[in-house]
Amino acid sequence: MASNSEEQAAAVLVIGGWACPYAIRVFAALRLKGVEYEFLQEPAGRKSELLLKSNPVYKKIPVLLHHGKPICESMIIIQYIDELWASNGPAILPAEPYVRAIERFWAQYVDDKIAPAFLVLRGLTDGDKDEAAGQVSTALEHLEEAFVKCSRGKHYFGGDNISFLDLVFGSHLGWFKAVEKIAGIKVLDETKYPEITAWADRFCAHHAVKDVMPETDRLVEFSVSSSLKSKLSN
Ligand SMILES: N[C@@H](CCC(=O)N[C@@H](CS)C(=O)NCC(=O)O)C(=O)O
Repeated sequence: MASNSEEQAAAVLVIGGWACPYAIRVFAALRLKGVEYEFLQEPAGRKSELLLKSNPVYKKIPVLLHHGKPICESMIIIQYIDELWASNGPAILPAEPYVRAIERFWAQYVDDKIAPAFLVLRGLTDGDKDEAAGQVSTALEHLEEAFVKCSRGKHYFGGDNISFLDLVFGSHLGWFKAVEKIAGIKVLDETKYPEITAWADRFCAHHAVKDVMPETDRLVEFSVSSSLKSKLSN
C-alpha cells in the first residue's frame, strides 16, 4: 500500500524550465502521449535541492521523476516515455531500426551544432558570431535535405506523426525567432529552407506543442536578463 507521501507526490513530475528546449521536448512528448504531469520550474540563478538530488551527475534540467524515480537527459527521457506509454497513441521512435538510427543521428547533430551556436549568438558563451551563424546555416542545409528524405512528402520528420527527431529539433524553434531578434540576423530563411520553414509552422501549431512553445519576446527578455546576470557574476 502506498504511504501518504507517495499518494500525494505527482506520478509524473518534470523539473524543468519554461525556456529550456530540452524541457520543452519532454513536455511535448508527455502531451503527445496524453500523460498528465506536474511541472516544477527550477528557480533562476540557483539549483534546487531536488534537482541536485535527482541529477547529481550533470545537475541539469530536465529531470523526469516517475513515482519519485529520476530519469535524466532529455533524449533518454523521451525514449522512456515512449517505451512506458507505448500503447498511448502513435510511437515516438520509428519502428524500423534503420529509420530509428537515422533519427537518432540527426537528433544528436541538432543538439551538437545548433544549441551551442545559439549560445554564442545570444552572447552567453564566447565565440565568433559569424562562425556560429555559419554553423547554423550549414546545419539547416543538412536538415532541409534530411527532412525531404525522412518525411517522404508528409508533414513531419516522422511522416504523418511527430517523431523523436521532430521533438528534438522542434524544441529549439522558439529560440530561432528569439536569436533572430537578439543577433539581428535571419536564421530560418524560407527562401533557403522552404521545407523546414513550413515544417516549423506546422510543428509549433500542433496541439501537443503550441502551449509549451515560448513566445519570442518572453525568450528575448529572458536571454537579456540571463546574459546580464552572467556578466555581473564574472
Ligand atoms: N543534454 C542535456 C542538456 C540539458 C541542459 O543543458 N539544460 C540546461 C538548461 S536549458 C541546464 O540545466 N543548464 C544548467 C547548467 O548547465 O548548469 C539534455 O538533453 O537534457
